Amino acid sequence: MPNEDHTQAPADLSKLPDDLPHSPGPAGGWGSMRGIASIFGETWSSPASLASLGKMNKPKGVMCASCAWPKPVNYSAFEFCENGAKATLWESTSARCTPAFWAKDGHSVTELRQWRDHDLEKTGRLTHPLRFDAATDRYVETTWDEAFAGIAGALKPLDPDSAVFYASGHAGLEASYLYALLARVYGTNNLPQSSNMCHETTSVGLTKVIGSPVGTIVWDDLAEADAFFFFGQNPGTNSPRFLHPLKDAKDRGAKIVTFNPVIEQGLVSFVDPQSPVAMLTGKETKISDQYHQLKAGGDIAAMLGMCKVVVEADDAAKAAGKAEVIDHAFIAQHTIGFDEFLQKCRDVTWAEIVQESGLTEQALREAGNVYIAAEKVIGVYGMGLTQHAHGSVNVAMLVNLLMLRGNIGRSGAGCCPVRGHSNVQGQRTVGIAEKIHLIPVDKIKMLFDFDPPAKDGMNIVEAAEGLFAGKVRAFISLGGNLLRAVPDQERMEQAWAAQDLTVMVSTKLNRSHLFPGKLAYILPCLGRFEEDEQAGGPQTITSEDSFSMINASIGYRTPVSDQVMSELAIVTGIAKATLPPSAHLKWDAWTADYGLVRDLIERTYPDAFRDYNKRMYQAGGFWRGNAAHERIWKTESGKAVFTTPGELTSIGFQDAPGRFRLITMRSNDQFNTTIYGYSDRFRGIEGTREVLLMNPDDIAEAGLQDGQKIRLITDVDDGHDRQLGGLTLTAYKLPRGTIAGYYPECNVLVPVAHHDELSKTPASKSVPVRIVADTVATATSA
Ligand SMILES: Nc1nc2c(c(=O)[nH]1)N[C@H]1C(S)=C(S)[C@@H](COP(=O)(O)OP(=O)(O)OC[C@H]3O[C@@H](n4cnc5c(=O)[nH]c(N)nc54)[C@H](O)[C@@H]3O)O[C@H]1N2
Ligand SMILES: Nc1nc2c(c(=O)[nH]1)N[C@H]1C(S)=C(S)[C@@H](COP(=O)(O)OP(=O)(O)OC[C@H]3O[C@@H](n4cnc5c(=O)[nH]c(N)nc54)[C@H](O)[C@@H]3O)O[C@H]1N2
Ligand SMILES: [Mo]
Repeated sequence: MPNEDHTQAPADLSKLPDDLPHSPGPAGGWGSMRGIASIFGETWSSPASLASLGKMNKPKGVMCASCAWPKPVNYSAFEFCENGAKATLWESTSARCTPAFWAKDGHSVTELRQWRDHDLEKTGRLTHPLRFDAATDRYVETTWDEAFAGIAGALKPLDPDSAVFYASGHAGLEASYLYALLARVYGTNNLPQSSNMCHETTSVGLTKVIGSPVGTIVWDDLAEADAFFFFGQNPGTNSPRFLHPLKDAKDRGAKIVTFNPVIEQGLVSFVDPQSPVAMLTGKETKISDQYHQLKAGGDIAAMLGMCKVVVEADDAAKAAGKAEVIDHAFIAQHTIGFDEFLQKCRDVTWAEIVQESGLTEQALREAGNVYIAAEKVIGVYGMGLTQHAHGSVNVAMLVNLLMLRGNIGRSGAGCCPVRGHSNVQGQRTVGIAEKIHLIPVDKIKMLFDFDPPAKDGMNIVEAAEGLFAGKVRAFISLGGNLLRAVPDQERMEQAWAAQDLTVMVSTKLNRSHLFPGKLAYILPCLGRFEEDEQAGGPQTITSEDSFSMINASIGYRTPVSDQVMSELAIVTGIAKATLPPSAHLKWDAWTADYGLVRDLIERTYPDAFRDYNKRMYQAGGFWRGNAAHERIWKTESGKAVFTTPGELTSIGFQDAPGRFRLITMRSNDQFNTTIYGYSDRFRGIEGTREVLLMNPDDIAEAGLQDGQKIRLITDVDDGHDRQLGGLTLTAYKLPRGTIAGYYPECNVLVPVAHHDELSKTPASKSVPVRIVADTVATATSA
């Protein structure tokens, strides 16, 4: 039974991968080369697109359009990874989705709803602005002037707070700054972003405890840390360039300890695909020294267990007259809440810790001892901490652990949330934020002579609720595929199509286009690699990475068609058509010269963006600074905060017989809702994404069989039926009670109300579900 105590000894990495039901090779290596080759073959990218790879992530080059992992100052010849290469080739495909796709080939919106995400995007790059024609159920070619006028016509009569301006973290800082300005002059702070489903837990949770919405480390810290602790972040798939500094760390004797319910190959071993010797000899670097397969949602208990070990060691050292283990001087000078937390560490029993984490006391003692032995520690985390009902407690617990030994705000130590989209963090920095307290209102007022709306706007969860209630009437999306990325997908699709206006600024066709509002546009934009030629000449854009470094990016390829526009030009086109003219809103001049927009950003945020136009070409980017890195805590109390956890699990629901914790996960062959293919090489799952991974003993106990078709049913009693059938049950090395399936397919199962209590980030890493045999699927497939 899933809620029974099935503790997990650390995985024996010497036996991996043979110990896995599915046996992948090491991360990197020839497999990653083959992964790249398969995309190259399939999307018919031109040889020129291969040349693009050599320009990636270098000064005066193009910043990868995939993840937000930083770019090193001392870059190598090929500063890209398997997934950056995939993203690049996917963008620079020679396939085109032109108006003929609708007019000649005759595809209808209704028909396309049956298509898979992979097949929709595989139609190629969007080339022309399109408007939905309800009479024929198709998108038809339109002109930019008509589109801007149509959008303005629909927006003007609306109450501004019934329009939502969503951004996914693709667009550069310049376009993003103007997008936020457009929304505010129009009259709303409804500026939700993809990070609302992602690292919002960091933005809100980390700010609460250390006064910084972002991680505290910089590149050089990676080379100094003695130990890395990984909680729910999967670098092999999601930030593969991270594997290089990790390999260097291992080579110099640093320790890596991982907490993850799933054995992720990138955290087990790595062959550097950029090292000819390693490639020829197949020489692997072992990454994790310890791998702890805790229960989904077991991190609070696991970290508290480690803290308990630290406290015990400190008590023992004191009794023996030895040097202290806890950094009491740091704690006294810099923190509040320590006494209560200390008491919790003493009071909590090992039985509770073991029960809630699913790990043995011995395992946690071993992890704690590595932590104590290390002078400098970096705590790395991702969606495995943020996407939980008590995700912000997870983040606060990691900060507790780090602060016990002063591992924050000094070199080689700190917390390292690994961000998603290439500019997701930067968009927040320059004003895409629904909360008004995050905005320098006076500066904006002074620069543009208007009163920004005072009321907080909606985040994604609130926007979804607004859609269900019929209050949201218009949705503009600067990038992304919100309908596929968001929880409660089926409910969302119905509510979405009832709107007066939907506008998608996109590079490729996706599911969000297939539920058009009464008036609906698809506006095709330039990709990151394309030349952005404006009246003032070729333009540069900038983005901010996970370490708060700002980098310039210059596209150089010929655009996919002469009909696509830059994201910035689309934003100013909508703004000019919709907003009353003002001498302070120089949309045309800003479009002609993005440098002027950077000047505005610098004037709005003078400390962070000093000498912006000059410094943006610096190798590795320029750092916009971080007070917490200097041990300045911009919290309410002016101190960093120890948080005493209430519940020891982050799942936010009760265990019950037959109720499982569903993790929705990413494969190595996708970037969010963009599905490159069906090879999850690192997990040994090939040819399909319609699987459910489950512990063999759980399968037996549930009376099911490996390989049979099953159906998942969300186990929440709120009047909504959420089911997903047709999944092949697959025996896998997972902790008891924790099961896993792929995102976005499993999104139909996530209730929109199931989210982190503080930040409202959907709790996609622990969804309560039941499993039944899928008689429907079995009948049809028989
Ligand atoms: N190739 C590729 N790269 C990407 C993306 C992509 O889809 N594909 N997406 C980008 C985006 S937007 C983001 S936000 C990042 C996401 O990158 P990550 O933060 O790595 O996100 P996930 O892969 O969703 O989950 C991370 C890990 O959390 C583990 N996990 C699940 N539940 C728990 C738990 O309760 N506790 C612990 N400790 N671990 C848990 C999972 O097994 C998984 O290994 O990657 C970015 N980069
Ligand atoms: N169940 C579950 N749900 C999740 C998650 C999870 O782990 N589990 N993860 C969440 C996370 S971390 C995130 S960030 C969200 C992602 O949510 P989104 O950011 O909304 O989705 P993406 O899949 O990144 O968007 C892909 C689309 O972006 C467009 N695009 C690509 N490049 C560009 C560009 O350069 N410019 C523009 N304008 N458009 C472009 C293409 O049309 C493509 O179809 O999903 C969240 N949802
Ligand atoms: Mo994300």
